[in-house]
Amino acid sequence: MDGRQRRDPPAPVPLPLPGSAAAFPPGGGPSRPVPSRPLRAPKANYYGSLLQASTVCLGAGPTGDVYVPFRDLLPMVHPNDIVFDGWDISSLNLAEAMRRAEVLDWALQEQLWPHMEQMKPRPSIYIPEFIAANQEERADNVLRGSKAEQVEQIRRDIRDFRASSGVDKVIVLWTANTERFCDVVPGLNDTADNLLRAIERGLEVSPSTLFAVASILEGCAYINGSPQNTFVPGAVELAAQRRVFICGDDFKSGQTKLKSVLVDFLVGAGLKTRSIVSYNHLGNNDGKNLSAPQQFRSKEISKSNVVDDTVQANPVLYGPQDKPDHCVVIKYVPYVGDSKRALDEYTSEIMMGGTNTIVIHNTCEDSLLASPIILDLAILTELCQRITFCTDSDPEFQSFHSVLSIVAFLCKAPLVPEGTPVVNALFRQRSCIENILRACLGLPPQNHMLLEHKMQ
Ligand code: NAI
Ligand code: DG6
Repeated sequence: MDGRQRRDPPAPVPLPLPGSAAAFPPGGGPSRPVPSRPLRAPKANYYGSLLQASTVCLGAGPTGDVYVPFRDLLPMVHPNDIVFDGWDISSLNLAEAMRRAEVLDWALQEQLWPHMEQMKPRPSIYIPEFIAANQEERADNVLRGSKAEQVEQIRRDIRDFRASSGVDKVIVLWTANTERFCDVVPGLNDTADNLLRAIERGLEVSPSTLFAVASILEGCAYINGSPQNTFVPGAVELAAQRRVFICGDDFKSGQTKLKSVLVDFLVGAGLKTRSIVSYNHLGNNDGKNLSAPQQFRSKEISKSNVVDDTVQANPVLYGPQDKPDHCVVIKYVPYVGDSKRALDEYTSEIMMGGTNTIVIHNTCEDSLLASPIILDLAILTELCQRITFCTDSDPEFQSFHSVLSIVAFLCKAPLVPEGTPVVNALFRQRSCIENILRACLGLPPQNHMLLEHKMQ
């Protein structure tokens, strides 16, 4: 990221009329119907970004509540100023990758093409057994050599990018395919030394963990946007030793975000939720990779734990071993492409033997929900690198713990420092960020009492 002048988003241009030749890529129309969208020129925006598109109430002024954009609370990097680089096991340049992904309307792709065409991913670490076998056909841009040599290459890439781009800071974020979980094995990956030794010896270490090690050794914060256990204990220890932030896991974008609101609402309202059934079908490459059992299992784990803390917090409704039945299903349906459909059923017990069933059908472009979350994660992590704080019990100023849990709002399975509570409820997670940022301004935490409006 650098401190260059903000660039304005590209000016909107009118979309071609449907059916006109320009609406479709050369060589024929899209392989499936693109979702119908309003026929008007959209303006570039950052909808879905907590920092760019939501507001915070500073308090009550003479004319009522005063709201400011989250991004204006403290000096933060603007997303337009981020310089991107990256790796992919697929060699397509970003324009070709954009066409293959079939997420953006063709008219928008045409505008973006010249900007994306020049960007080519660097060769990456590919260990076939960690992702689905169906990904092999796209793996034509891979590093060779031992694991240790490949980590060295990633470190060189980071240094090269830092030098050639002139950015102030580098943050590395994993948004590659979901990997299978790795076993945590004493002597292999349980300590930082053992993990580094395992890499030297070429033992089992996942690509995402190799990237984490390379980033940490380069002093770069590392964010895991996928569900697998990239942060084996040895990686967590290495980050602590080097005082580098790590955070994750798995972007919380749609169904899980809603679940972390709904279950909080249901259980918080005193309704005993007994079953949660979540179906998903999608047809993008993420869905294709998740159609393999081990990769699905990683996602199933991260999608399933999201209600645990809310349930445990209510012993009036739930006994110690008691929790709702929770079933997560993901199916690959190529035709729907990136337009993911999530169908949820929540069944709760209500008073006098009654039952309350809520059914939700959620359709959206999966990638367009995830993209602003990626930006928020990077920007919030960078901001946290500039914050130090102290408490009454420990008056010496210090940085956040290297396991950066403040970003939990953006993650399905928040990584927290060992022994500290995991919070999944969305609005508690939001309050955490908001109140820490308020504290940086010397403002008290938002407590929503509004006592000033409750007096005679
Ligand atoms: P995708 O399959 O479209 O993109 C993943 C990219 O990673 C592909 O281009 C693939 O070639 C590349 N890749 C695979 N292994 C690699 C490696 N070792 N090094 C470098 N590149 C590698 O998937 P998508 O939809 O972009 O999702 C990415 C990750 O984010 C997945 O783990 C997904 O589960 C997770 N995620 C996505 C969300 C969303 O899109 N709404 C939400 C939550 C999580
Ligand atoms: C199937 O759910 C595919 C997944 O990769 C999701 O699209 C992604 O993890 C988003 O999940 P959620 O639960 O936040 O909508």
